Amino acid sequence: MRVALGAASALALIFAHPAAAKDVTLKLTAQELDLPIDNKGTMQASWTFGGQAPGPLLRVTEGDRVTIELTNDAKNKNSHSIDLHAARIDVVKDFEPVKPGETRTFTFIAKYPGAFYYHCGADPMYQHIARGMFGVILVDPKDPNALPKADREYVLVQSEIYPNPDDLHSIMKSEWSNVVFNHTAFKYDPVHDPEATKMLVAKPGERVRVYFVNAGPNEFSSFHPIGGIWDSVYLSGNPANRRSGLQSLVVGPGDGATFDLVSPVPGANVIVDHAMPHAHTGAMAVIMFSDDADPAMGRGDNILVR
Ligand SMILES: [Cu+2]
Repeated sequence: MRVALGAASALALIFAHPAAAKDVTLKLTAQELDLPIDNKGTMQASWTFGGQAPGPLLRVTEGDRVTIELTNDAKNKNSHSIDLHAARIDVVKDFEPVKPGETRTFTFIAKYPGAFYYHCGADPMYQHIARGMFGVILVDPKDPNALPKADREYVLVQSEIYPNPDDLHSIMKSEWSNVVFNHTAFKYDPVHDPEATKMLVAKPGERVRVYFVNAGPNEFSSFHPIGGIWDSVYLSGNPANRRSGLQSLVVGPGDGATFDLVSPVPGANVIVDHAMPHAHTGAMAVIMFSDDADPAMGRGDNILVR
């Protein structure tokens, strides 16, 4: 009898806590290296998290206790830091710049679910962002049914490319040459750039969830799917902030949102920043709906398509 009661209590505990909070340690390394900024392979001296822009996709669950360990590679010339919009901490202590060769850790509780921006906050912050130091941290809701199940997920980070990021005034005056998704002009748009080799894909009827962050550093985005309508939009990616049937949502620099798209028909949509100078310098991404869509895309390691 005592055993039976014990089992029942254990079951009750499991169902009361479908996603028990975890301790998660996320390790990042700041690296300074050259990265391509277009499909031709034009290189630019960049500052990055993990040698990539956007940096690694970080993913935790609401309620997790998250420890960030940031190492600044000893080969770097500049101090770097990390500022996560998912965290509530002491900005002076925890977001402090880390010198080359040093490591800093801090811990926070991921209290709010959402699609959050992270970026370097070392001075001048706008230069570090313009050079590529940005990424996304997803905080999944602890209730697995808080959002409808997505069939595919994609991450798009908007940012501006500056021809000479050493010229700080050019960044402050927003003298960018391109506005892009995932640090490359027309990265997923073979329609506007024949040298593009990638697209986002899904099947008609599938729920495609796009986690969008605007890294800026300066420009607002009017985020729209040409040929589609956002079925649901969650401001900041929080399930409590649902909107439905939106054509566009303005996402300012430093903000993010989660967008669900469902196409009833095969064919293409083009996800854009509807501001024309932004779209036509690189902020366009084709999503192709077809019944033979590659099942590996929008899943696993292909959520942030490199
Ligand atoms: Cu930095």
